Amino acid sequence: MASFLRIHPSIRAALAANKPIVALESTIITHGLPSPANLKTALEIEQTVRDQGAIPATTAFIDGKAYVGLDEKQIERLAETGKKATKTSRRDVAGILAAGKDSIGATTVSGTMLLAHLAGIPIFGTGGIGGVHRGGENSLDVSADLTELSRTPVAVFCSGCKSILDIPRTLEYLETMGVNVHSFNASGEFPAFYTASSGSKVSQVRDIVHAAKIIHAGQSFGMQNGFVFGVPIPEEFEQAGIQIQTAVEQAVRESIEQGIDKRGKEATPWLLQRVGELTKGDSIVSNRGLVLNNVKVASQVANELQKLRA
Ligand code: PSU
Ligand code: MN
Repeated sequence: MASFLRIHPSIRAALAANKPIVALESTIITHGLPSPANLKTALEIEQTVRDQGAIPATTAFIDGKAYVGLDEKQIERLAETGKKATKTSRRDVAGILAAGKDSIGATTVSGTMLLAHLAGIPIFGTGGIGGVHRGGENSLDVSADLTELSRTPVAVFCSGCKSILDIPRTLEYLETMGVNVHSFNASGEFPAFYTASSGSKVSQVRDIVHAAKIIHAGQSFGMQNGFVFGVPIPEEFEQAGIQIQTAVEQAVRESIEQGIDKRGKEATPWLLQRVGELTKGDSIVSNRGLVLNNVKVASQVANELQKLRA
């Protein structure tokens, strides 16, 4: 393990001093956002965590090593590599470690949870999780993020999952896998990424202290599953979200017509890119807004969790 795992000195120091840390994924940099918004947003995400008094730990597989915490040069390399990077979920881990020099693996939610847990980081903030794809009852295209959540005790703060997915089936699947899903929404509904509400009710959390108490209780009791905390997109983006929704529907239709829905791990990045094109970048602006808000909330909860653990 030690020969493969590289924990950044800033993260080592934070772990030793019981400081709050927030894990961050890298697929959002390589596959989730286009250049140059990807690099700019990745650095803003890290800065947002620091502004809250927490330490950012972006994860990735670089040159055959698993990194928890990256320096700016490494983040730039991820942003430049873009979609040529290997999108790395749990199943891809051994292969990308074995690939060695000149290989870049960007961690999905699943890959990031795995590395965060290895390093001892219980909090992770991002844009959206994967889920059950539409038509998933036939294709069995269910994101490895969901099974990861059932086996790895890391709390993921996100704006739910995009409506390119089947949100009710995603929630059913998580329930079956023993993963409780929470929402900061006043309505108690799980967010739908670009819009605040999906129509599906989940467990409501009152505030960040409540969220920290839930994570602390689960972990103190030795529960091995993860948590999902839905943070609704800030209100200023709600109106744009309603328009983006039309583009989402069109992108899903096109993906079925073109058979993209049968191309495994390519499906999600293709849909994200197509929605970006169809909305002329509005979806990118919303995506940035929500992810910065999510990591801010994650950092605040990380602070509260450290207090409970002290
Ligand atoms: N949803 C987004 N943006 C993203 C992803 C999902 O709005 O960047 C990425 C995340 O890394 C997530 C992955 O873990 O896509 C899920 O891919 P798949 O559906 O192939 O499991
Ligand atoms: Mn899939």
